[in-house]
This record gives sequence, C-alpha cells and structure tokens, in this order.
Amino acid sequence: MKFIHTADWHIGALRVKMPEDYLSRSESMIKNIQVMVENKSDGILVIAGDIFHTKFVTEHERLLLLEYLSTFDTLGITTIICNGNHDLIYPKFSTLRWLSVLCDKGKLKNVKVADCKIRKFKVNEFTFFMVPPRFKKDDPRMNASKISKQIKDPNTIVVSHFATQGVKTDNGYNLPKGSRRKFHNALYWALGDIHLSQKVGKTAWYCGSPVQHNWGEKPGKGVLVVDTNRPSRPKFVEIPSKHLITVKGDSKDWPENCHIRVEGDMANKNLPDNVVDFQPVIEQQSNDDTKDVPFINRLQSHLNTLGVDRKDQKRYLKTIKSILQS
Ligand SMILES: [Mn+2]
Repeated sequence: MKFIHTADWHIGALRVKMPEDYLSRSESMIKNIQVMVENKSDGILVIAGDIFHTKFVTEHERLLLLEYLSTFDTLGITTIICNGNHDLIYPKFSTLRWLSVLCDKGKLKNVKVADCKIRKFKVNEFTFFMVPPRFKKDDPRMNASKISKQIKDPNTIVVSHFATQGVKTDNGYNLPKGSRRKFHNALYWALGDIHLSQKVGKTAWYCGSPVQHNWGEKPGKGVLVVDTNRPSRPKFVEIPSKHLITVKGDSKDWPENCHIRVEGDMANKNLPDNVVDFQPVIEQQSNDDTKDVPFINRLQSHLNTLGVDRKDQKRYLKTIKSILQS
C-alpha cells in the first residue's frame, strides 16, 4: 500500500504579512498535494497535525479545508488526520472539532479524524494508530518508547505530532540528544511538528512542512511517498510553491516569482511589488561589550538574526534556561 505522508499545513500562516496571497498559497499547496495523492499513492493521505496555524481560524480558511476534504471524499481518497499543537485551543479541544463531528456522524465517509484522542483506524490490512498531542508539552504520551510499548500489531502505522530528541530544525537548531530514541514495533512512524524533513528512526520520519511558512524555513519542501513494502525508504517529493527569499536591502538584484523579505534599512528605496516583509538588522556588539551581555540575551539576538520565529525562540530559550539551571 502506498500513501502520502504530510503534516504542518499551517493554513493561515502569513495571513498578516501577505493578506492578499496567503490563502491562494495554501490552496495551491493543497492542490499540489492532491496531485501527489492521485498520481503517487493508492489514494491515501495522512496528515500528522498542525492543519491550521492559529487558534483563530477564519471562515475562509475553514472553508478551504472543508472544500478540499469533501472533494477528496467524493473522489474516494482516504484522508487520515490527527491534530497538532497549533490546532489546540485548550485541553481536549481543537480547531478540528467541527470536522471530527462531521466525520464521526458519517458525513465524510473517507475522512478519519483523531481529535485530541488516541484512536485506531483500519485501512486495508493496516492499522493507523493516531496519537495526537494533548495540551501539555510534557505529556507522557509524546514519547516514542511509550507509544512503541502499546503496539502489538506489526502492521501498525503510527501518526503523531511531537518533537523528538536530537531532531534538527530549518534554522540549524538541534534539540538535545538525550537517551536514544526508541521508535519500535510499528511498520512506519508518520510524524509531524518539525518542519524540516528527516529520518529519526529506522522507519520513523518527519515529512516536514509542504511549503515554507516563514523566511526562517529553507526552500525545497514537500511530502513523503510511503510504500509499506519498503517502509525504511520513503521517497521525498518536492511540492512546487513560490519561495520565500531574504534579500539584503542594498541588493541590486531583485528575484521575481517569489515573496521577498528585505533585510536592512529600506528608507527611500523603490521596492518591487513582491517585497512583503522587512527585517531590521540587529547591530553587532563589539567583543568587549559582549562579555557584559548575559548569554541568554546574546542567544536571543542570535536567533533573531537567524530569522527564528518568536514562538520558537521562546521555546528554545526555555529549554536552554532549564538546562543551565539543572
Ligand atoms: Mn507545525
């Protein structure tokens, strides 16, 4: 059986920076994924969380998802979804609840949603073991070893959404290694949360986000085509999209057919229409000054320079602070 493993759609990302374009960007992402499902799989789509970007989903964003999922349903495509941390509104309640109600009442027969609950869905001879995150990040379920212990059937495909030890992000940040990861017993682990596609166990993969959602993410995003006959070697396929590119303010060369973030002072400049964001340059501290600036502040300014999201910055700093205090 062949299926498409995707996650981290983040419908609604870039709503503020590209109000005119963000929704058509999401739509073209979903259309391109549909092409992959139809051409490269047996009509099975697995989405491992973070469908929406914020808790405040707009009517248009919700409608976009509903329109495509109902089309998939009519076409006989099986869509299997679990929520991610971005979908959570408060404990045991997510922005996908309306969808899970529709599906549980049998309105979309080919769409299966695990919303804030561990669930099992059978497709052919395979069991999709859905483990959505709960509200707390330190949820004991969010642990490969614990999930592994619950798996009895070797034809199990785990679908879950969490960051595992030692994983790499697009910004070049590595999560602490810790003890060895234990992705055992399942045929395949379809993971979401980390936006950079990578292997984390013999048959455990992050597919990454299908398109860039901010300028900290590198171009070259896509989905994984998983064949249950060779689960250790899923095939990465790129999804075409307009790239998000950072250009220095003093540049003479302005790339086209992309969305540009300009770095530096842009006063009195004639900018092309595809410039949608600005990033001020953070002044470099001289070496002597740096000594007096606490490590944690320097780290934050460094993460800023790398273009790391504010939310991610907070997460990383929290981790580092707790390591320094332990
Ligand atoms: Mn995500």
